[in-house]
Amino acid sequence: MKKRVFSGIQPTGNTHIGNYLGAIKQWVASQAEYDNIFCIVDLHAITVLQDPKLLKSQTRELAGLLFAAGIDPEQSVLFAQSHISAHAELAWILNCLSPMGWMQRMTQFKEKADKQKEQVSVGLFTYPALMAADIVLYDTDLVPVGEDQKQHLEYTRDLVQRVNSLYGDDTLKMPTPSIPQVGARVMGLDDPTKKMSKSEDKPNHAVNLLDPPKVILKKIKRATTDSLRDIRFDPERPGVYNLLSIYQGFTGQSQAKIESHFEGKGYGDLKKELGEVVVEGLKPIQTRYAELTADPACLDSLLAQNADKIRPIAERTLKRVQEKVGLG
Ligand code: ATP
Ligand code: LTN
Repeated sequence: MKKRVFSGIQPTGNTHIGNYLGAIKQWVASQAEYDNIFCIVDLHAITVLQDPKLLKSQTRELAGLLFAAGIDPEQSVLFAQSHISAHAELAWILNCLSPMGWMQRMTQFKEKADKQKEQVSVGLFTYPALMAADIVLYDTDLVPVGEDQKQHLEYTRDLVQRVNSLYGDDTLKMPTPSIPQVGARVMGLDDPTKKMSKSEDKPNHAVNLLDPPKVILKKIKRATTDSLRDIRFDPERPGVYNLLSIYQGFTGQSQAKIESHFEGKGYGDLKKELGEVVVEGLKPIQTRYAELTADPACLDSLLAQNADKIRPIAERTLKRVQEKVGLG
């Protein structure tokens, strides 16, 4: 029996190279080894206000992009979260079993709430319970995510332990996070002290997977560095460190090899070569994306069929939990 992998991605804004190196690339690379379920988390997306028409089209486009990036429908199931109502139903139960204090510790909520002030929704606050529901519904073993999701996974594990101690060890399966060695935390090109993020709209912040080559080269050329010269993986110099890490993520070369390659060269050379590596790395994805999205109805029906395929797994887990809790 293969281990079950589950992960999610939000259909909001532009998918960027941080999402690619931190999550999507590892989903694709380990597909053959596992039994994979990948979820476009549209219920998570509405924790901030979304344009209804855009949300639907972005869900479809993200499906196209994930297939273009190499998600293989023969090896992995890709579906939209809102197509399976068990996610919302289990999330409610998990909300009720989550101590308030655990949620109040979540740094992602605190950061996003700071930006949105009093407009911030209750849904954004309880977001981690929905994420925990996503994971446990499929008896997941492994959750491949970027570094920013580590705290949400620790919460999920604490919650599984709490639920199992209340209702019995066979209630929920304990998941394990899988965070890549390289690319787990790609930083903003304009500000290498902040993580590259979909919800940041500054023009030179992120390289998006569908950016044309010219735009990619320009954004990388404008990336923030420092006033020093030598090109080394030095975490104390976040701008250069970030560019080198992106280079490593796309080429798969060791740090030593990359440092010796750039010995004696300047930041101009680093940016030019990195730009070329990223353009080349994204080219096949962009070509396939254009082919796949030519027929939007086909993507919609594939998502619907996939949800039909795995709904019974989610419903079985929900029923198990409902019975333990005394519902239904
Ligand atoms: P936002 O910043 O608006 O919350 P996001 O860019 O984090 O959005 P998600 O859809 O929430 O996008 O994330 C999808 C996956 O990409 C997650 O596994 C997440 O950990 C990973 N990821 C997101 N940003 C980065 C980043 N800067 N570096 C590495 N991985 C990332
Ligand atoms: N919260 C995650 C997306 C997400 C997810 C999940 C990831 C929702 N449900 C389940 C892994 C497993 C994010 O914002 N990146």
